[in-house]
Amino acid sequence: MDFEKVAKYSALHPKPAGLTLQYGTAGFRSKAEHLDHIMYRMGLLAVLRSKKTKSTIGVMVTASHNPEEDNGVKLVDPLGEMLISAWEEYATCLTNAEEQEIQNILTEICQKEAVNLHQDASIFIGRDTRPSSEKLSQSVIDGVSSLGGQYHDYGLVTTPQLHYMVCCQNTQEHYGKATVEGYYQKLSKAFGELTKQASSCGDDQRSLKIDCANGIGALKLKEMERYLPKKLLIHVYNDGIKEKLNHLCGADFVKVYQKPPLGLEIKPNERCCSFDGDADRIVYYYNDTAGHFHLLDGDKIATLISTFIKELLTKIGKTLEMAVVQTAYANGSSTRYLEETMKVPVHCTKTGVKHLHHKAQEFDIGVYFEANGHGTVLFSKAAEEKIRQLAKEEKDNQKREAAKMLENIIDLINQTVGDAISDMLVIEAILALKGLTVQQWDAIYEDLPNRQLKVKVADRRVIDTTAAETRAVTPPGLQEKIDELVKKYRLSRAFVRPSGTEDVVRVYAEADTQVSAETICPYSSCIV
Ligand code: 16G
Ligand code: ZN
Repeated sequence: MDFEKVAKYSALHPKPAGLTLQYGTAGFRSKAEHLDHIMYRMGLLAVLRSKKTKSTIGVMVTASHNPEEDNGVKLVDPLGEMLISAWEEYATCLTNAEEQEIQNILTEICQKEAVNLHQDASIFIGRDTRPSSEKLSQSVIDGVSSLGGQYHDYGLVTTPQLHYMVCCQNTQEHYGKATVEGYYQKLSKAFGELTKQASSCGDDQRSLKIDCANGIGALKLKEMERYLPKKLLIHVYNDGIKEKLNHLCGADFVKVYQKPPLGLEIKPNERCCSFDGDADRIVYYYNDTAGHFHLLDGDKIATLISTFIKELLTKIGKTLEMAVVQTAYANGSSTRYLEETMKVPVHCTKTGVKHLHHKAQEFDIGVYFEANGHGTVLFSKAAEEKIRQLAKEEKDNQKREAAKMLENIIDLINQTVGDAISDMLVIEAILALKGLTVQQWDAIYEDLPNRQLKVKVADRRVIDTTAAETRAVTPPGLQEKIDELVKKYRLSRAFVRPSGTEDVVRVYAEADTQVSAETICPYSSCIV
C-alpha cells in the first residue's frame, strides 16, 4: 500500500473534530457537509473489499428519502447485496479514526481479512441528484485512486441500477449487461413479453401517474420511456426541475403521512405511485369517489406479487417452495391473508433490507417487502433453472405459457435489491394480466388501522428487542406494560424499537379501529 499517497490525500479530506458516525442499516447518513472524509475513506475501504472478494464493489452516494441537505454512502457487495456486517464494523472504525490512525486500521483490516494487496481492485460508483452528491462522489474517487484501484463512475443512477450493474459485472454479464442501457433493455424486453398476453383483457392502454420525489427516478424513467412498450403511459410528476428533493413528496412522505404528495393532482380512482429519492422504494395509492385516500404499501405489493406467482406455480404443477418475508411493521391483515387465505408461509425479520434479503434467500422463491415499499423477489438458482427449462421444453401449452410468465418475472424483477422502477413494471404487468383495477387490488384485504410515532429519549439504546423486534427485553417491565395495554383492544398489537437511522425510538400500534390504534400508540410512547 502506498501510505504516503493515502496520507497526502487524506489530509485533503479532513475529519471534523469530535464527529463520530456509525455505518447503520442504510450506510452512513448525515448532513452533507460532514461527509467528505467518510466518502474518501469509503473509497479506501471499497478497494480493500474489492481485493478481498476479487470482485467489483459498488459505492453509492445517496441519502434516499432524507432531506436534500443530507447525504450518505453505502457499499454494494459482489452480487449486488448490502455490505456484510463484519465490514460494516470496519467502515465505522475507519470513519471515526483520527487521521494518523488510518494507516494502522487499513493494515489491520488487511491482516484480519488476509487481503492480497497485489490483487486488482475495481469499483463502480453512482450518485443521486442531490447538489452535494457530485463533489462527494469525487471524494470517493480520490479514496479509490489513492490506493491504486480502478473505477467506473456511472454518474447519476438510481441505487438499484448500481446494484444491478455490480451484479452484472461479477457474473460475467450472466445477469445482464453492466450498463444503464443494458438495464433498460433487459427490463423492457421482459415487460413487453409479459404484457403481450394481457391485450386480450380489453384495457389496451394503461396510464400511471408517478411522483418521483424530485429525484433520480424521474431522470431515469424519462430515459427508459423510449424502450418501453407504448401500452403503458407513464406520467412523471415531481421531476426535480422546480422543487426540492423529497420535499412533501415521495414514497416515504406518502407512507408516513398517509396522504398524497404535493405536486400531483389525483382524479378519483386514478392509479398513482410514488418513488423515494433514490428510487429503491415504491408505494401505490388512489383517491376514491368520496375523496378518501387509499394507500397500497409494501404489504399490498407483496400480496399481489406472491398471489400471482403462486397461481403460476400451481399452473406449472411443480413444487417450488415460496415464502413471504415481512417485518414487524407489516399490517396484521396482510399476514393473516397470506397465511390463512393464500396458505403462503410468512416469516418476520428485523427491520432493514439485508435481514429480509437473507431470509428470502432460504426459499426457492422468496418474496420480501417492507411495509415502507422496499422489496423484491428472489429466485434460487435451482428454481430459476427449472423455470427456464420448462419455458423452453414443456409440451403442455398452458404449463409452458405459465413457465414463460415466471421466466419474464425473473428477468423483470431486480433480484439484487428493491427497485421502484422494476417493481412498478412487475405490478403494472400483473394488474394488466389479471385485469385488475387499483381498487380491486386494494380490496384483496382491508388494512387494520394503525399508528406510528417517534419518541425522543435520552439514550435509545436502553431499548433492546427480540423476536424480530416485536418484543422489548429491556428496560425491564416495558414489554409487560405494553402487553397489559394491548389486551384491552381487539386485534391489537404494539411494539417499540430503537431506530437504526435516527436518534429516536419508534412506536407502532394497530387495532380493529383507528381510535384504538390512536389510543394505544401514544400510551405506549408514554411508557417508553
Ligand atoms: C433504512 C433501511 C430500511 C428500513 C429503515 C428503517 C436499507 C437499505 N434501508 O432506510 O430498510 O426500513 O432504515 O429505519 O436497509 P429506522 O430504523 O429508522 O426505523
Ligand atoms: Zn431509498
